Amino acid sequence: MSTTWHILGAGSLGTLWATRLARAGLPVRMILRDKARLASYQAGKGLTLVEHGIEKTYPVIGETPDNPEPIHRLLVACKAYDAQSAVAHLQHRLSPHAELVLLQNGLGSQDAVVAQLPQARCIFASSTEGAFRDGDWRVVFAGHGYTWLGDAAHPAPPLWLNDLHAAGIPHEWSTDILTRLWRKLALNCAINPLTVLYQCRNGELQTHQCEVATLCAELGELLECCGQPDAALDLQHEVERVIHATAANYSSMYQDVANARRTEISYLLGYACQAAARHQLNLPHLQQLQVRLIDQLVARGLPRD
Ligand code: NAD
Ligand code: KPL
Repeated sequence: MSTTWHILGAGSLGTLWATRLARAGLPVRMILRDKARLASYQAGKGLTLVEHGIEKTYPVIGETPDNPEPIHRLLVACKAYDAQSAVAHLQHRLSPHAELVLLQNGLGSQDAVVAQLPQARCIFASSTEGAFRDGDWRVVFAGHGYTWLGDAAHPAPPLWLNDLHAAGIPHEWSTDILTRLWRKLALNCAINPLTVLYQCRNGELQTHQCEVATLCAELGELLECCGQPDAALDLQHEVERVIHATAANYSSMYQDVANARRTEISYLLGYACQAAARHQLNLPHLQQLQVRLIDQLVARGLPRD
């Protein structure tokens, strides 16, 4: 019998994973915030995945954090700013050798969870898949991509990667997951804040090439200083490639701001600026970018962190 996948966070990625695992016949349970959310969920037929315009509903079992069953495998699919407190509510249910998969973007939240659970195996993930909710308990699979998983402390891959294979979740085990997360963080720092400040799609940043290049130079310096030289390789070229390849898209941070949602700034630009300060590295354009972005968030009544 396969180990149950407990999924924490019935948002875009959590639902995307839950429905694909359920589609493959694997045992999945969705952990909802409280009794009210569970009642709302149980009033429907389950979780719906919309892919290529075709929708299918899967009757995934829901539960609240106070369900007594132990958790052996937990997929943490909350936003970075919610991960630590959401996991804390489940701490008493985690078995001694529990494994967690942390899907959060950016850096900082993963270390907070690791520090909170020294016994558990925490696997970090970095995903280029794209999904959004078009209603409660529904997800639209908007962008096919890849998920890299890795464990900097234990390089051996877990056996349950077979489950991902069976579920059709494109993935790869990575022995340099931190490099991947740093690289993605740098890309997000070079692109996302500017799309908020200029209120534009990614492609329009082609008209701000100098500013992007200056940020890439500073981010490269930071990556080198943080012991991540591979993440710095050809960064500007990669950022320009992504801007071109995603020209018609709005960045995730742009979408958060446009929908008046809290951003993950503290785990992206905030984390980068803090790391620079720790290394006494002067990165004036990156620091100025953080100030400008926070001003913009505050002006819109959004949290500054
Ligand atoms: P989301 O906001 O759609 O979903 C998060 C869910 O977690 C929400 O439903 C929220 O209610 C729930 N949650 C928060 N605290 C909880 C708690 N204590 N108990 C139970 N549920 C709780 O977010 P998302 O878009 O799925 O993103 C999750 C992470 O994945 C983010 O770090 C994001 O940057 C990253 N990511 C998302 C995408 C994407 O396409 N959506 C792609 C790549 C990476
Ligand atoms: O990951 C992204 C995002 O929007 O968060 C891209 C498309 C790479 C832009 O930084």
